[in-house]
Amino acid sequence: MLDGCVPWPAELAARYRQEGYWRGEPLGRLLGQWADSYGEREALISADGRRRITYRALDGWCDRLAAGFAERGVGAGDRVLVQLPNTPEFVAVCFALFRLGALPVFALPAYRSNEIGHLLRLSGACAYIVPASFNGFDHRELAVRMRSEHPQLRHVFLTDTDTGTGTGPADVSVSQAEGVTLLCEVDGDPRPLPEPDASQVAFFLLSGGTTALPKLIPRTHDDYAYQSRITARICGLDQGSVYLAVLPAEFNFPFGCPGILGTLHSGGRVVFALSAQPEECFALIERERVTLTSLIPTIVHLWLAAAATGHGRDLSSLQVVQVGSAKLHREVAARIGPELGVRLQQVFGMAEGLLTFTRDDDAPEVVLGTQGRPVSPGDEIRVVDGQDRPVAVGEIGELLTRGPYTLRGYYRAPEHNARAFTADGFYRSGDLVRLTESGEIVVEGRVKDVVIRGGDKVSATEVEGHLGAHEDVQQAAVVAMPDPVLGEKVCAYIVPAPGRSAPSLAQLRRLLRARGLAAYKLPDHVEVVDAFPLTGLNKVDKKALAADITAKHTTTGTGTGSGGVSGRGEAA
Ligand code: OOB
Repeated sequence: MLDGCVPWPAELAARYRQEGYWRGEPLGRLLGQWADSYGEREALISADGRRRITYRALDGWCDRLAAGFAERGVGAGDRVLVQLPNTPEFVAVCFALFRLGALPVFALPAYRSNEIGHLLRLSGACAYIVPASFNGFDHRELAVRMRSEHPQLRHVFLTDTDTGTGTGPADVSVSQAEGVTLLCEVDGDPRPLPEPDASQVAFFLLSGGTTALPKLIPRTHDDYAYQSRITARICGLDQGSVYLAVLPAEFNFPFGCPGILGTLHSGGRVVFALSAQPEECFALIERERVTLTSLIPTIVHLWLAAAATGHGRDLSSLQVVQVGSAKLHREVAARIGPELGVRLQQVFGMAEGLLTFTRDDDAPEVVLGTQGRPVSPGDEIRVVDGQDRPVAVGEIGELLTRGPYTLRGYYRAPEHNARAFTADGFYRSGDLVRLTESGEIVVEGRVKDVVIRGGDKVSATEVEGHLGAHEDVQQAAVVAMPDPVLGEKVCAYIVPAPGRSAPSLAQLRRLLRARGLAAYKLPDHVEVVDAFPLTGLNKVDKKALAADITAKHTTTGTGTGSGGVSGRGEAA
């Protein structure tokens, strides 16, 4: 395996092959097979409906893109940072890179200089593929700046402004600047390329913020092909399936659970949405007769609210809505079926691997009240106490897992890996769960220091580090505070520097924005205190802080009531 990655032990790898999980087929080859099977059927449809790309055309496009990248010196083993909106280009770029054996590193569209700079350093990427601008943000300016700061970044490839389609001229003055190329000009005559080994890394996903900055998760051709195939089978996808990609395509959930890859494997159609707003998505569902989509609970709230007010769209084609990435409360779960006229499928997952789904034929109790069972018979799970001892069924403990599509180590992170995995290779998820008698997982909390804001994972340590850089801040502690729509919001507790008054929420947000943090990480609320409560081991007692802000929000709903810590609250 690629240097800096941790392979599966040979015996387990042999078992995964023998049991048919790993088939030795690289992802680029699979696209060729799909083109042979589904040829002139539509594979990808842009949000505006104007571009409808068949399997055959996608296959040919990827060959030409791969050749064009190769002409520019992008080759096997090179890392390429991909930060594209939900457009056909995203899929074409991925498969072109898979065919070259170059390795996409997926960056979320919300990432800014702080995250992008970190990913460039960690991955050593030689190319960066972005829209000129998207959602009002000038990615082109950031990309050009990154190129001047990171000498290994030789190429910037730009797609079109805002639509990300790559068909238009973008801004020619920048496209002529050294090292910046329009993606639509990457077009070479197809050439034979050596096929990558399917047991090798195909691309990198990002970890959900257990460490200050995201870690890279190597996913192999074999493991990801299996994941998208098995999840497509569980969801019963076929040529009649139409998947609406609402969440950013770089995220594991829409990319391959079964999402985009599982739909293409099945010969269905993938329709891209450029926003999660119900007006746009409902129109797409009606126009394209969408059958399946995957959402986070926050978007479910938006869709339920829109459905309640009468939207005039025909959503009758939509059969299943998968919901995952953050806890779905039972009351909300119970509204999805009746109010959207669909079947709910709960999904618990992680970019690291393990996926659990509720199934079509599960009792309502299971679908509404659990996060389902593992998708593969090869998935091994353990629920353990603080000493790694298994707890009894029904008891809460930390979820550990290993299996045919779960990583064995983060990229270039030996020290972190030593903590994040057990000696026998189980990944410590940081999630607190319990198992039901019939083997479903119920998520009960977490031991990792992460705020799950909507579906976005915010590392408390990362935000604390940046807050601490303010001259008026002596100490900062970030905890989750409950929110009816986002589930959790980011709450920063601040101890001001001696003799100084604490900065306001607006000042802190400005500071973090200036430091290049993605917007979803900025504190939503600040509490100012004279000192932090401490645990018996003299560490900041974050549980007490979280309980304090939760009590304030539950008792007053405004965040200004009194709690266990003497606070000087500032409303967001
Ligand atoms: C998905 O992936 P990540 O890597 O962004 O985040 C993983 C973490 C999990 O460890 C857990 O803490 C949380 O997100 N999570 C859930 C959940 N699904 C994920 N917490 C409660 N209930 C759920 N249903 O979030 C992800 C990847 C693939 C499919 C779905 C979600």
